[in-house]
Amino acid sequence: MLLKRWKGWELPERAVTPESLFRNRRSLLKGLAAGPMVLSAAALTGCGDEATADGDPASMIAAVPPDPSAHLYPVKRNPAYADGGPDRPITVEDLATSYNNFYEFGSHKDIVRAAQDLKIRPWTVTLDGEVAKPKTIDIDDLLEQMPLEERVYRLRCVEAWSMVVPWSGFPLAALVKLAEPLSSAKYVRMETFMDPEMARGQKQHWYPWPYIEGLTIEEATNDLAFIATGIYGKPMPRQNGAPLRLAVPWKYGFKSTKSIVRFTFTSERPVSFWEELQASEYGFWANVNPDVPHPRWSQASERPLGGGAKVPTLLYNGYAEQVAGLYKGLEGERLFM
Ligand SMILES: Nc1nc2c(c(=O)[nH]1)N[C@H]1C(S)=C(S)[C@@H](COP(=O)(O)O)O[C@H]1N2
Ligand SMILES: [Mo]
Repeated sequence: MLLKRWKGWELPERAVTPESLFRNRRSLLKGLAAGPMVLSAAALTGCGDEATADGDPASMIAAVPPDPSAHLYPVKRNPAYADGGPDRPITVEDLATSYNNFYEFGSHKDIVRAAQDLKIRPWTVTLDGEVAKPKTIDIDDLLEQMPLEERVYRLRCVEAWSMVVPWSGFPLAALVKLAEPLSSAKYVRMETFMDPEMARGQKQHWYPWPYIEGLTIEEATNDLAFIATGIYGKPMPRQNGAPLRLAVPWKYGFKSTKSIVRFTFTSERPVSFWEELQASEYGFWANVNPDVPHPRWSQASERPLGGGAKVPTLLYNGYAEQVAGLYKGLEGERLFM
């Protein structure tokens, strides 16, 4: 058994009382109105608890229909993003594809089996809002058009675990170009599918489904912003966000939204899923910074998946050179939370 049972973080039940959570939270109040419920602090530990992922992903997905995009992979690795950096080896594939965060399929890390219910075809991607002309594109047509490449990126979850994975996909900038946003559009809002029958986590009505994330257009067109359609030289597994998910490695993992169906270009800053739920802990910018602790734990170091020693967390997760310039003039914003 490769997978290891992690020790919990300092997230005791007493850290967040249900009472304090209920106070200002619209979505929670909606939930309350619909009937009594018990909400544990674990349901609000940001992006998940520290439950272990049990089982071998291959055996859990054996019966699932093959991915029709399989013939496209592997793709050529971009030498500019060839590795995870010094002392940051690529994470073992079985770990990266079995220790997952995907609340649509459960608020713990062991969602591989449940996520096999995700129906990945037909799948369309809508580009709308402040664009020259709204479009809806079939995922396979999109994959044909986009310049696929492989990039090795670090991913730092806000809960202080991390991984290094080879994503396949294309720059988000290529999709923005295809969308032809108007100059009035300042943000891109990304939306995950909504289907509570398929993804039973979406029946948990105290969460503000569907999962939403957003970036500024400058962030979205920075070369690092990537749409991942595969991982480890294969199509994206359902549990990792098939058929397409975001990879923005300088931000905490919750920004890297999965299984996207819509990109909306807008002049208004989108309110993301976690921000809606708990803005004091999960802001819009969410850039990685070891010197800005989460209100309930330190962000100074991280635990690479696979065990071993903790490693120091880096400003912008080590990508400052590419992205720090995006935040000039925004020093008054909560850039790191
Ligand atoms: N739609 C959706 N996207 C999501 C999440 C989620 O619950 N739903 N979890 C996020 C969090 S908190 C993290 S850390 C990463 C985890 O990606 P992985 O399972 O591929 O490691 O996905 C992000 N994208
Ligand atoms: Mo996360």
